[in-house]
Amino acid sequence: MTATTLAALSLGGNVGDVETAFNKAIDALERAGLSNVRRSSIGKYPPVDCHPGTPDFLNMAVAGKWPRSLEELRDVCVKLERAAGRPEQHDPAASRTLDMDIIIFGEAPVFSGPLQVPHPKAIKRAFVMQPLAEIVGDLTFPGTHYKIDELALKVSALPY
Ligand code: PH2
Ligand code: MG
Ligand code: MG
Repeated sequence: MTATTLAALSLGGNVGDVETAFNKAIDALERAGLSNVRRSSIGKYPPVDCHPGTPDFLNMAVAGKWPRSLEELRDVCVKLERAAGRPEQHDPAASRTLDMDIIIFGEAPVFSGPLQVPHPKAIKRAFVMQPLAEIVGDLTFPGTHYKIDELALKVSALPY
C-alpha cells in the first residue's frame, strides 16, 4: 500500500473565468494522483494585501490524499497555474487567473527550503480558513492546538 499525506489547498483567482479554472485544476490534481477529494463551496472575498482597486477574488479550498512528496505537489500546482495563464514571473499582490497555495501537508508544519506549509499568513485570512473549515473543520491546524473550525470563527471576526 502506498503512503499518502492529507493535503489541503487554497485556490484563488480574480481574472477571467475563475470557476472554470478551479474545476480544470481540481480535475488535473485528481489525474496527478490526489484522491478522496473534498471541495468547499466557492466564495467571493475582498482582496487582502493587494494593490488599491484590485477586484474581488473567488476563493475555495480542496483537500485530498496525496501519494508523493510536498515538492511534487508544489510542482504540479505551479504547472497548473501556468496552464491557467498565470505568468512565471508575477507580482504576488497582483490580480491573477489562478493561485494554488498548499495550506496543509500532513499533521505537522513543514519547512522545505523556501516552501513553508502552512503558509504563515493563512491562519489570519478568512478567504483561506472559511473554505477550509467547510471540508476539514475537525482537523487541528498544524503548529497550533486549534481546530480549523475554531480558527475560521476567530478570523471572521478580524477586520481586514
Ligand atoms: N491572495 C493573495 C493576496 N490576497 N485576497 C483574496 N481575497 N483572495 C486571495 O486568494 C488572495 C488575496 C496572495 O496570494
Ligand atoms: Mg496566495
Ligand atoms: Mg501562491
